Amino acid sequence: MFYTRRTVFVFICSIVFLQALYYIITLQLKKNQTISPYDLTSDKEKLSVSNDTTLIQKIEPSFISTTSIQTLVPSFIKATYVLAINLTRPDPVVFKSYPVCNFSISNNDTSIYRVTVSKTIHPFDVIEKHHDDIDWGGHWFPKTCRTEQRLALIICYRNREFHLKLFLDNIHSFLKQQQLDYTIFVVNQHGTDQFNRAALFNVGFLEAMKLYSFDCFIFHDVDLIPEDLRNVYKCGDRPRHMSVAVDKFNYKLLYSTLFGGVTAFSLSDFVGANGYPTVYWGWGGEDDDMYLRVSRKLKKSITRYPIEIARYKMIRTYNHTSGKANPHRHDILYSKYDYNRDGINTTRYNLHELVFYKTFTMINVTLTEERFEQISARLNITKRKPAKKIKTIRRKA
Ligand code: BGN
Repeated sequence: MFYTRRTVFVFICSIVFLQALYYIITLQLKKNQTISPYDLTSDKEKLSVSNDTTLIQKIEPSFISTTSIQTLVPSFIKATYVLAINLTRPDPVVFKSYPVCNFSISNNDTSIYRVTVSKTIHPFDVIEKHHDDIDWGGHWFPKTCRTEQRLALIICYRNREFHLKLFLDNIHSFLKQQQLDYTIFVVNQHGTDQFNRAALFNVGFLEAMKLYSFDCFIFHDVDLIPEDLRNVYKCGDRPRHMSVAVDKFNYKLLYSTLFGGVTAFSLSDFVGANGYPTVYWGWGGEDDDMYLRVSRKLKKSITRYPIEIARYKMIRTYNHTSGKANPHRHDILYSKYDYNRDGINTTRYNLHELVFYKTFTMINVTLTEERFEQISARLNITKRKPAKKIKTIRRKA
């Protein structure tokens, strides 16, 4: 009897001991994983030439549940990630000797440019296998020719994993065929505040520029997939509206000043417009505001590729509903406020973590919603008077 009791006691003790050991080990791992990416990547020069991969810490997704980023990183099952990268770039000396990459669009046979959009949602490990030549963080560049631009493709995001998977699987093949040096950034808005598409684009711009001095920025909705390779993801000397013809709208431009969906800006144009506005919480208006910034502040007109080229498929399924329409969007848009008072220079956000997944870099942020009263005081907006009622003379019966 005594012997059995002692065995049970020893057994319980060893379980407690093993549990304590496990706890200490996971705590240690947690410490190692929360290294800020900025510790390792703030030096741009180092980023541009180094091939050193020793700093990369590959973390298996199974560890997610034991780390402090548990509440911040969405559980992308089977997606591999690291918390720090060295952006791999070609050797600058060798690079200069390469011919310029020249994605040719001269062929008259248009059918060869049509892309077959893949509609199968694969798990992340399969998407990663499809694109195993990509560098951490969703960065790729041609290995045998020299690119003139470095593109940051910035996606605003909240809780649309199926869309993201379809987007990534398709867009990587598309951009590689266009022989571009690109990195994909997904700016993920946490919290319960209204979605702010435009502010997320500014965040993507600011964070991307901390990692590398990109010179071309394409701001992209996650549910739009380009269908034609001639729709080249490069920046020109004017901002470009890329998503001209979307299948959902029968491949027709909804209105002549439409500037939503996908837009392309050179660095100087984006800075010149003071970026996107930050004051549109919820659906609508922010893209129209950007259109006005381009014409009023930048003093340029936008450009577009021909309608038969700038074609997109919109992913519409998987239970996505648009956010609530912003009731103040007309008041802000038509107020002619000073664009210097709001934009990249006033973009406030709480940066939680940058996570370098294999096929994209995720920027996890929360934004704090500004009340309309505060916005109107800050931007000196006076509420528009309601349209005058037209007096109707009633005839006597
Ligand atoms: C417009 C929205 C855009 C949106 C397009 C396409 C507004 C502002 C009203 C003055 N604009 O109506 O934001 O991209 O529809 O859906 O709501």
